[in-house]
Amino acid sequence: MKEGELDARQEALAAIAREAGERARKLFSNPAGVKLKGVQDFITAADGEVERLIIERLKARFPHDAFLGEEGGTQGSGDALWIIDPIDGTANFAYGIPHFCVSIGFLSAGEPMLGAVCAPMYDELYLARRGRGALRNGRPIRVAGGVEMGQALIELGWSSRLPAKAYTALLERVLATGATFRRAGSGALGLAYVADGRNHGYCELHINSWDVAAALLLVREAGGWTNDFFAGDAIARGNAVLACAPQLQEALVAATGVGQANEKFERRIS
Ligand code: LIP
Repeated sequence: MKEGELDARQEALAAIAREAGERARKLFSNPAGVKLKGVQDFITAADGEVERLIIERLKARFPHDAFLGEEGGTQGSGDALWIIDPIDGTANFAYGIPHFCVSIGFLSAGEPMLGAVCAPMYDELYLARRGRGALRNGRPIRVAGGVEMGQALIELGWSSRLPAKAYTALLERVLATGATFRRAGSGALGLAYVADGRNHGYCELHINSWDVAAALLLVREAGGWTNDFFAGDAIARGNAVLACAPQLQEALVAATGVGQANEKFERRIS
């Protein structure tokens, strides 16, 4: 993609992420249409409304781009792809917990090029462009330096998509490194917090592409390490994710098994 074409998308993305975040904030005060897609897998009316707003705005500017939204699925085809999670942290949103965000990633020929994560209840907007760094509210962010495992905070995402024993085994292995953990219910925010140093790592043994498409770029542009999440057909099927401050990579790859050379995605969804 030409620089000028990416410039136009970067400019549009910031404005659309802000507008979508504001819409989510307004809908948060009265979450309607809360339904279950599966065990502990929620959808609200806000998910659909915010996703439609984002795609409408992007299509108006870039009608030939393709779109993949958590709720609406795939629209269009080609190398220019927007991957959207309108409300990441839907369970939090449904229960009145303000820890949620809007996540919008842009990939060109399968490579993450732009990302926006907007956490409206915290008035925080994260933006990144490949090769140009990562920002939170316009200020450069970096992953945590000088943190070792014995003082590290690692967020471990969970969903009912994998057996509980996979999560408890992961938890046991990470705690054995001396780190502590948390789970806050939004993978995109958990990764964004790795990028700004408030988490020291994030791992989830299966997560969807719309949860991570924007925030993985934040981590890389903030000096962090991530596994090759988009290997294989992760855009369609999801994958395991591990992201961390670089000094923790070796210990966390060994503890989680994510990012090892012989990594087999199928092993984790068994
Ligand atoms: C959420 C993810 C999170 C995962 C949750 C859920 P949603 O996405 O961001 O990492 O642990 O189970 O999948 O459903 O709120 O968009």
